[in-house]
Amino acid sequence: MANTLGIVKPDGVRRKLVGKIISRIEKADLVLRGMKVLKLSKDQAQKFYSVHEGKPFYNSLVEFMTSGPIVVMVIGGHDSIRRWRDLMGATDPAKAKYNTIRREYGTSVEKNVVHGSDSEATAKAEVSFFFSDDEILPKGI
Ligand code: DAT
Ligand code: MG
Repeated sequence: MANTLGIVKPDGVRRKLVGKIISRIEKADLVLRGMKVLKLSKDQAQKFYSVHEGKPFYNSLVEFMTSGPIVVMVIGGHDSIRRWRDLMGATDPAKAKYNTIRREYGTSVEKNVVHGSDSEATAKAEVSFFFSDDEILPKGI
């Protein structure tokens, strides 16, 4: 029952998709346990995506992720890591299943609207990248 990290990326905020994305989270019975609006610095974006350092898309990804405000969310609820990834859909919107967020709203592999942690270990690290413990609603409230 671990929490996961969700992000509405700059393209999603720019295109006013935040409400629609939160609505999908609520309809799926996932639970918002923390939320912030912020703009990543280059240093933060490089650190957040350090697992992709050296890949051909890395510099462009960092530039994109710093191009405007993002919304970061702590998402909880039953099986939240897997179920948030399922709601998002595959990385490439063109390959994502119908009715997923990326399929509906993504415009390219890079501009795919949302982020979600991919394992318990990354969820833990990514949530604490943005949130201290006292900024996360405990379970059962
Ligand atoms: P995901 O976001 O589905 O976990 P990932 O961790 O493999 O995907 O990559 C992180 C982000 O990097 C992804 O959301 C968009 C970008 N990206 C990945 N592969 C890419 C590619 N081939 N070309 C351009 N951007 C890419
Ligand atoms: Mg990933």
